[in-house]
Amino acid sequence: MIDLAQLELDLINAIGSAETATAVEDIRVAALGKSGSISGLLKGMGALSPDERREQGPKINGLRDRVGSALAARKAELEAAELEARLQAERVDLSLPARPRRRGSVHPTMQVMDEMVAIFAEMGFAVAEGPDIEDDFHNFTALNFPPKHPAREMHDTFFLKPNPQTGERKVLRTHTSPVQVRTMQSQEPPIRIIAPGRTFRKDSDATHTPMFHQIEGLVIDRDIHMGHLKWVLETFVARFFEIDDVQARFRPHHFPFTEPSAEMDIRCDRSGGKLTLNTGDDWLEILGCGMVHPNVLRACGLDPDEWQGFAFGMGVDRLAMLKYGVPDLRPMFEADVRWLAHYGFSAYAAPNPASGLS
Ligand code: 2NM
Repeated sequence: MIDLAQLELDLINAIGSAETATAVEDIRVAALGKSGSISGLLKGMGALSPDERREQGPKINGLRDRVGSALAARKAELEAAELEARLQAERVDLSLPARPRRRGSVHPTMQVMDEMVAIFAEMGFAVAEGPDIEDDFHNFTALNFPPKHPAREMHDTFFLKPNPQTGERKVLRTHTSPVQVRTMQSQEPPIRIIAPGRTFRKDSDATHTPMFHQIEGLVIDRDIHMGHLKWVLETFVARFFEIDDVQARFRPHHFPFTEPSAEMDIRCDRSGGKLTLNTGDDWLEILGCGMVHPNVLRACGLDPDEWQGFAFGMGVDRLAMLKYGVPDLRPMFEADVRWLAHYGFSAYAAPNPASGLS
């Protein structure tokens, strides 16, 4: 006769030390399944005498019930533990920010571009834009470039493949002046615009990159003269560099599109390897300017006897380096986030005349 007490003890111990729901299920099959040990005992009852059956029946049924309960309890316990482990492992903290804070920043070139736009906007200039890919007329001819001017040659200008039908070669604009040309063609004077944007020249060394940024300006009205030009540019420089009494000089120069033409310098001091503005006996070139050439006015459909104007242009990247102490031109165009973390500006501190320009 099988020892029921020993069988129960073995089963209860096995159930207690089962570590997974699958292990509990294996024990259930081994004890209560079709050919399980307890099922076998129940089946064997038929071969017993009525007296034995009356004695053994309740014992075996009791064993089956207690083992069944122990199995169910252990299974529930293990399932609860497994659920708890999953909840811990798959936990998501919904209060975490979706992205790390303070990643992107505003490039010094764009910061300075925005500062310049804010200063000229305050003086009543509107922002004008045009295409990066230009035709020869808007980039050169209308601007009074003689047909054989060296700036038209391959070494300065990026030419696109000629159009197979017309033979026309488009160019990547070498300055933003074509925007001024387009504005004069399409708007009635008075005109007061600045044209910020990308420009392209086949030039690459320590102080030149093939793509750079310019802001040019144009004023067209009646009786405009160089006094207006001088006031606008000195006021701009004073605001931009935050100096009260600008020490500037206008040095004669040559551009095809202006007559007379000049470059504007600010007094500076370069002693001791350090650049200080508005003091010393050295000069720092800031921008080019002049009175719009009558040929340019005519090419744009304006009568030079009725309308005059001045124009100016400056390199934004170079002035950004100057203002914010960027020593080296190359990293300005390398898009290295570590460099940007150092020289970049917060997108929340956009320049405007009310909160300050820099
Ligand atoms: C400069 C310097 C001087 C200029 C002239 C014109 C236009 F279209 F009116 F003729 N736009 N920009 C100009 C004049 C640009 O950049 C150094």
